[in-house]
Amino acid sequence: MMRTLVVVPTYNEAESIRPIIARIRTAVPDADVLVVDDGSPDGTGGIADELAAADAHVSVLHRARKEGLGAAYLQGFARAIDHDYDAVVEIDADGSHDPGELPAMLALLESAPADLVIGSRWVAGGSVVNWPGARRAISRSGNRYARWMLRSRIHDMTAGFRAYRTSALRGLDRAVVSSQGYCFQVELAWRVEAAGGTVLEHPIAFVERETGRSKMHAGIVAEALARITVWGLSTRVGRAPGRVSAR
Ligand SMILES: Nc1nc2c(ncn2[C@@H]2O[C@H](COP(=O)(O)OP(=O)(O)OP(=O)(O)O)[C@@H](O)[C@H]2O)c(=O)[nH]1
Ligand SMILES: [Mg+2]
Repeated sequence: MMRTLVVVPTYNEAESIRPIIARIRTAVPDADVLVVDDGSPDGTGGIADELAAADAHVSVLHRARKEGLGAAYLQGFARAIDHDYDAVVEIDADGSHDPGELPAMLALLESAPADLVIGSRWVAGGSVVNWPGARRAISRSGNRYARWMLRSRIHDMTAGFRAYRTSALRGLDRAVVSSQGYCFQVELAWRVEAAGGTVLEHPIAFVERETGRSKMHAGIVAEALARITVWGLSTRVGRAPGRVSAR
């Protein structure tokens, strides 16, 4: 099996952190888990420390303040690169992503072989559970727009459940990745694909969080649409931002 680091970013996930870590450890017992907590005021970081003290496969990276999902993931990726992991997983802490899909996603990454396997809601077999119609429509049409604008073949570019080959992430540092907000996911998928990497989608059922508060709001959607438009247009006039090599 590929040496795998599962990165779990957390901000105020005190209720979810124990169950999600337990489910990840059961699903992929050989993988290491890194919680990246941005100083959650609800004490998530302290709970993660307890879990790490009891399990050599779990560790925690404490960041001083909330800097967004992208910054947290980039620090997790840097750890994976420094420690020579073959694969890095992105997964939400809130239970929306089922760790039970990870063995299939990692097997696909290794044997296809692929540079990125996306746990996808918008391919045959994929689904969303407990989402209101409006949110479903926003995700669907936003993804259709991104696919068209970026001339991508990916159906779920905003998905946050993924497995990367670590080699595809080299060079993707703060200087290269411009997104602060949630379009971080779109940017990363696009960059791996644009660099010639193989991107595959594995159907998943996304389950809306049951506890904790959603951080989703209109500003996030507006930011993503604006950025996707700028990227798409700059590619059309031949001024795409620096490409990264996939291997
Ligand atoms: N370290 C860190 N983690 C974050 C930050 N913002 C969000 N997260 C985590 O990123 C994951 C995804 O965030 P969510 O709030 O679930 O976002 P979402 O799934 O788009 O929306 P909802 O589930 O509806 O809130 C969760 O594990 C969050 O705890 C942040 O600024 N720093
Ligand atoms: Mg969520």
